[in-house]
Amino acid sequence: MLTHLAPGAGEDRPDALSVAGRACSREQLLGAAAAVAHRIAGAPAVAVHADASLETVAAVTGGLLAGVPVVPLPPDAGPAERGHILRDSGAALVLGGTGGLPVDTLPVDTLPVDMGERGDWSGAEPAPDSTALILYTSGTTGAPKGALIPRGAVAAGLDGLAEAWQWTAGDTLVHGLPLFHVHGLVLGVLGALRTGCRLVHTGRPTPEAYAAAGGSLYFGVPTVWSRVVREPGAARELAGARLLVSGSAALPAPVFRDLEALTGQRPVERYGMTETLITVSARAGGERRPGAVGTPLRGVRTRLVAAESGIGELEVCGPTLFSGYLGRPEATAAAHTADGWFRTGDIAAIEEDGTHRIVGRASTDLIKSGGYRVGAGEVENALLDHPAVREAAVVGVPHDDLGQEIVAYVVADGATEKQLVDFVAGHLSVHKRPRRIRFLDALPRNAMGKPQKKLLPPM
Ligand code: MCA
Ligand code: AMP
Repeated sequence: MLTHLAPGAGEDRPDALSVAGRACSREQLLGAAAAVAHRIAGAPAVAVHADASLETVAAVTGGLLAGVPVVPLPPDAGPAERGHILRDSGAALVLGGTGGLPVDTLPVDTLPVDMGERGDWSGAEPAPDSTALILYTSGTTGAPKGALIPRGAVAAGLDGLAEAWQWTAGDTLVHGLPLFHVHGLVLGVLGALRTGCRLVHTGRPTPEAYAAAGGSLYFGVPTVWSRVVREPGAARELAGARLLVSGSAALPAPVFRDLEALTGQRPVERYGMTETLITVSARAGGERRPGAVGTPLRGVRTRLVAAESGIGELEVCGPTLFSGYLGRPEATAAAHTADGWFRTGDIAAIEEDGTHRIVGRASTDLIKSGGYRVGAGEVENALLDHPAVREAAVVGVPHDDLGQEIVAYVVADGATEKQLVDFVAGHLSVHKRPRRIRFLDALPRNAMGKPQKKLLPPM
């Protein structure tokens, strides 16, 4: 699957991969990953403490070599989120660090990753339908579900993007996205290992770091691009890049236009989901318009259901789809139609020339904040775990920087806003925290007693 990682697959260099200021060659990565593969071979699944480090890249690569499903753990996941992911996935151990948690609070053993090791791996390539990654992703209610991502889906998705973006071993890919989601890990790491391009991961996705990296291909979520255009000096440094790519949430049209004005190039927008990988994209050699995410990648088919005035829920099928939610056959069935298409929950329009536009989501209980998908129900449950909280309703409100900001309406006895924000940040993970909390005497409810989010007062 990682074709360009094999010895002799292409030019190597001491800084073939650079993550948060540390670099290694492909040969070094392969050596460290092979050592990991030997230790974990045969395990049902392994978790990876997915901080922005070379060790995370080696751990994930080791899992892929050994054919052991890899479960990336957000490095700041608090005990509730971490415990859920480890128990639900059945991961036998955690590779890498512990995120500062005492080892004995983890339900499984840990295994350090050493970039100095030089293992040798000659195991056969596992079957395309075997699981490469188990990615935990939020739904509208309850705890995150583990999406099973087959090896073949990763390979097909990356090859489709390589074709769409004319992405080759000659590129230098730059990004600073988290390594526990599709964008940063699948596209941003495995994409570099499959195409053979150089990777510079900037640690954090700051405008200054992007400007200094000298890449040809840049990935960012819209929040990153909106921060880039607010630093015109940094933005201008990107003028020499070949392609600026935006995804994970809608890129606001003013940011698109500012990027064009400052860099001389129109960003390429692409659309996808954890469950489907990237399915639709503008092309390197094609038209790029604000608000448009392009056309389906090779092998992907799309359709709109219940379309009124050309707008409806987007369904997709093709070789990049996940194989189901781990241990949740009902949720897997509910996410698919009888004829096997995946219901994205996104509302889209398809223009006459096939160009797709994403115009909204069917459910307001899935929030996109800074490109992170956060389920309102998960945050509400975390708030309700606080002893002072009696009722909680969480919504996403429009926000210039984050796209949507997570805010909570709470009925509580005595807790402060800061206490509740810190409670969620500590129990789940930092990006799932409400940024603002409004205290109410009671939530608005209908005659059946169900909370009515539409009737909540403005923040
Ligand atoms: C703030 N901090 C706190 C608290 N408040 N820490 C603990 N408790 C608190 N109450 C700290 C944080 O730890 C962090 O510290 C710092 O404040 C800033 O955190 P935050 O405000 O959350 O960060 P931000 O500046 O708002 O982040 C913006 C971002 C981030 C960098 C754009 O949202 C991001 O990385 N987004 C990418 C999401 C992504 O990759 N999504 C892809 C999903 P410190 O700075 O020290 O760490 S995959 C997908 O969607 C599909 C497949 C697709 O299409 O791609
Ligand atoms: P996630 O599961 O974190 O992978 O989030 C997937 C969701 O991100 C999709 O269902 C969309 O709502 C949203 N998304 C991804 N890319 C785009 C885009 N280019 N424009 C609008 N929304 C997007």
